[in-house]
Amino acid sequence: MRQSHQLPLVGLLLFSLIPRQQCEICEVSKEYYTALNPLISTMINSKYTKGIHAANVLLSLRLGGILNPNQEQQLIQQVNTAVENKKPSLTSGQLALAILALGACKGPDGISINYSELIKILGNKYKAEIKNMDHDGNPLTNYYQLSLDILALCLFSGNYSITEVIKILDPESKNYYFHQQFSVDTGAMAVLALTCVKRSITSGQNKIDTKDLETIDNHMESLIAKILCQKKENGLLGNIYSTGEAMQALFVSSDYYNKNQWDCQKTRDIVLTEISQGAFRMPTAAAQILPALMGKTYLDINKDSSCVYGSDNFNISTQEPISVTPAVPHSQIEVNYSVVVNNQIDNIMVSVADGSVFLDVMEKAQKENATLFSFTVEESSWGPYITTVRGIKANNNDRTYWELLSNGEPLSQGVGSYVVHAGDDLEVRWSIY
Ligand code: CBY
Repeated sequence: MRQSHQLPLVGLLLFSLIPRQQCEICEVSKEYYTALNPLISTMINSKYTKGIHAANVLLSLRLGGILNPNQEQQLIQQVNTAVENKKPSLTSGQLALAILALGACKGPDGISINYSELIKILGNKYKAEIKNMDHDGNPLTNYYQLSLDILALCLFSGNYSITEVIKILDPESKNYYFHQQFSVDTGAMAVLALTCVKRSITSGQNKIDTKDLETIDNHMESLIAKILCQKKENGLLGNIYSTGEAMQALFVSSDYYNKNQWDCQKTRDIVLTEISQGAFRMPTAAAQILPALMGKTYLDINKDSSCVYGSDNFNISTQEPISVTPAVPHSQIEVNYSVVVNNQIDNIMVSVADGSVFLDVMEKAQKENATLFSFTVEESSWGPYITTVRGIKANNNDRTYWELLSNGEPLSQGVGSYVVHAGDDLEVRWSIY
């Protein structure tokens, strides 16, 4: 054969060797890894008061192969101790996330983790979630956590019924919605869980009839359509905090949408812009966006494959960022704060330092009038979460919670992160989601 004839053939061969999926993944290329440094510094320097909240960070850093064995060991210890001490009180999703993080890859020997025992406990917590649905169809926690449970049970050979998974993760379930709005975070996690279940069937680990496989396909197609429906003009999927997990879901399900339905590069680029503007200062936010940017998904978790260490592409400062204390005291700003329960509105004008967050406003209001504005918070992996206001408690069984709004719009950040502006009309409203 003459060389000119061989060339197209070689080209074709090379093309066919490129795995199909790679075309759909648009990770940040290594030359641009410096753009990811803020995320990594945030995660490495994070100090969680509760060890379990470090699970997301550990998972993300291990998937990215970013830590050195020493740093890894410290985080493992933190998560492991939290699991050991807190097993009964952890929610199902917290335990699932801890298992995914501890088993993300095979680390150097040292801490031995008894997966089978943890998986058994997770199986029981998952059952309790489903049992709770008997009454009004509400799980103990939510579908995001149920999907994490299924993912962990699937990846770590736990017990679960495929028929039941199919029934629960039906895209028409109300549990994918908050205030009639499809939750992209939740849908994305469900897609990852269903993909794992589907792969376990097609690889022959699990036997089911083709009808079930078909239903899984239909569920995935519908969930992917709902996620893509939440694609914004600027490329975000849902909002900035759901985009990372939605990207993971789209990476693993390229068979369910057309290439022209999603511009992966556009999504990646808006995320990179947001990183540079400081949108991911919360360690959990950083942890949830990083894997997708490095072309990884939670389906890459594999307790039997060796961990990767200390990528040379990162030059991370483990020094805490020096906070600049202004020489002049902060100027004060005025905001309006109200507590709304049904038709009753109680409001107060409060004055706080410029740069204060929503929580500072609530504290100031409480100080000025404890009868009307008392509240309690719980620490979550996303920072403080409001549990009661004036003694009225949020309750998953009746889908109630304290909703945060500013100028009538629900916030996409919690009380510990949302920085208030002069003249804001801030509100905590007793709501049903
Ligand atoms: N994680 C979970 O169980 C949480 C799952 C999640 C879907 C989560 C968002 C997504 C994620 N990526 O982690 C979720 N939120 C849920 C399920 C809920 C409900 C919690 C109750 C339940 N059924 O378990 C509920 C009540 C509807 C809810 N979130 C409320 C709120 C508001 C909290 C107000 C308060 N009382 O303090 C708030 C602030 C919305 C509002 N305007 O009131 C809120 N959530 C926000 C903003 C968020 C985002 C946080 C972003 C940020 N930077 O802080 C979120 C990422 C998240 C955490 N919620 Co919810 C969604 C988003 O904007 N993309 C598993 C566990 C193991 O960690």
